[in-house]
Amino acid sequence: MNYLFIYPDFLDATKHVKTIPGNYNEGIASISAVLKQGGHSVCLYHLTYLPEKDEFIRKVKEFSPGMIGFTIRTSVFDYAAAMAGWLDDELPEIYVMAGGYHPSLAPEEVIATRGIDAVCIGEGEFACRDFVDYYEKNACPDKAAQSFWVKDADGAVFRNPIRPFLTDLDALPFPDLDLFDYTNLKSNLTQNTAEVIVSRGCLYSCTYCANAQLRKIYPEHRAYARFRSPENAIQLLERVLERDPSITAFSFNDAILNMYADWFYPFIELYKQRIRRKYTCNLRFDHIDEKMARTLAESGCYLITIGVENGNEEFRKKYLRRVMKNEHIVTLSHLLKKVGILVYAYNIIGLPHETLALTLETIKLNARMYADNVVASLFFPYPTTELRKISEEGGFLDPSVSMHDPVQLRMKNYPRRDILYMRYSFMPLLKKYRKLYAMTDEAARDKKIARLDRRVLSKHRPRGLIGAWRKRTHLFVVFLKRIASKKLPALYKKLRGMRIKKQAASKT
Ligand code: B12
Ligand code: SF4
Repeated sequence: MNYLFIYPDFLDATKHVKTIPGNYNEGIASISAVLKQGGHSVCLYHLTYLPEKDEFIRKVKEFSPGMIGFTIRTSVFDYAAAMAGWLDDELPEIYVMAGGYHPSLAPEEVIATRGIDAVCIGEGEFACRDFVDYYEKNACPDKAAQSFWVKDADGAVFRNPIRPFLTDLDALPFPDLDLFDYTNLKSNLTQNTAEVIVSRGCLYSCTYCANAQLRKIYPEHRAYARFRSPENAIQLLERVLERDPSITAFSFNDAILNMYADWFYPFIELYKQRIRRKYTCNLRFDHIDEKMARTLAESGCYLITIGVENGNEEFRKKYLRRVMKNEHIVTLSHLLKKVGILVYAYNIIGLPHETLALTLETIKLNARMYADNVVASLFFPYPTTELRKISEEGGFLDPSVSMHDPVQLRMKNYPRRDILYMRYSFMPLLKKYRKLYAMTDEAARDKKIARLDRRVLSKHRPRGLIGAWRKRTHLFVVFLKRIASKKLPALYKKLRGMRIKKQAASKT
């Protein structure tokens, strides 16, 4: 069977920009490895922008697939649905299935889509291989396809049981390293970085994240957060290096690399001995102490991405289910700075029940952390998440709001205009507060901070106007960066590398 993956890998804001490189996708690479092991051939249509129908159909024909599998995240669902419709118009003989986060969380919606014949719920490696084998030998497996909902010719849907998740990740072959064009991935913009993932799932249940619901797909889900054994994970990294010795760094996409300390410490010992490359990973503040920070730095960790999300402890605990003290976050951020690790902090704006004053607290907490980079995303209520439920219960979800509107909630106490103002003022305000927090004269500092707070929160501030202006400036800078990365890739890579080095040097 020649199996074609279609991977819509663009953001709404950049769907027409043809010059942005794509992301590695572990799910696709992993299923591909299993399909290839089963004797099938696999190809990938990596969509980094939204194509026109003619171009799309022409490209699909070039791959001449026997079966197609879409991988779908919620925010690209309606584009993927349009593509499935195009396939139904032009190539109705090809069997089309869909998997990934959105099909797993909202299977009813996906199976009802014209052109989609089956939906995979949860992990897909062996489920997909069995489906393809069966289809090749017999016909559509209908009732025999574990983890699949299958639609027959009359539109009736068979909802098959979910296959238990794989408890031993070492039983998985290594992901297919030939499927993606590594040289053309976003991770390669700064340095030769390979994206890898050595685990599945997460221990926590933050209310905005799909993880908690994905876990519930499985009736028995206690051991859902799993890692490859340290030895097996190291062998995977060695395989990546063997294939491309020019790789200078790894980017671990795992939800929390040190989720289990008794896995992490043995792993990192092997990493220091056999891999000896810089790396970046995702962490949580409540998984870091002095020993961990030093171990990370000594083993080559040069940058961590970490969720702050909101600056108010009570709000974080009540609505996001993240129990962490602000003082702890600030102290650890400074500790990481001391040991030479860059901190990239992630935040969300426009959460249900949030207010302008609460976002200001988020900015101020980030300012006190002196993070090296700060990302402020606008909230999106992903299907089945608890925070979506909270949004519904609060009456904040207006059905007339398009899923492509950057501001999803309609809240009386925090209007759309103010949310956008805070989104685009996040960086300018952060810089101002940072300067103030650096003042040594405490009395003068507190006075100036209080004055700035009053200015930001003032009813008379023309937030609509300032927000619109800052958005323009922001988009212009993004545009310039994009042009630079395309037209002068070597220079862009060098400048980005220099920036990271400079940030790292400023810490010591
Ligand atoms: C690594 C990661 C990233 C990486 C890599 C992205 C990628 N496409 O893999 C980066 C940093 C680039 C990223 C960016 C974003 N991400 Co992200 N990311 C993750 C993370 C932490 C792990 C994903 C992963 O690799 N899992 C492991 C693999 C093996 O699992 P998998 O992908 O689910 O694949 C399995 C099944 O789904 C299934 N399957 C998948 N595809 C298919 C296809 C077929 C045909 C079949 C049969 C089965 C199948 O089988 C696979 C193997 O078992 C998850 C959170 C988490 N803890 O899971 C969020 C997550 C996927 N990201 C999310 C989001 C929202 C984003 C962004 C949109 C954020 C933003 N606003 O910029 C961007 C989108 C970028 C993009 N173009 O895709 C959401 C998606 C929610 C949703 N409902 O769609 C998640 C779930 C986090 C959350 N907020 O809840 N992300
Ligand atoms: S810690 Fe990260 S991956 Fe885990 S549930 Fe929270 S947001 Fe999701």
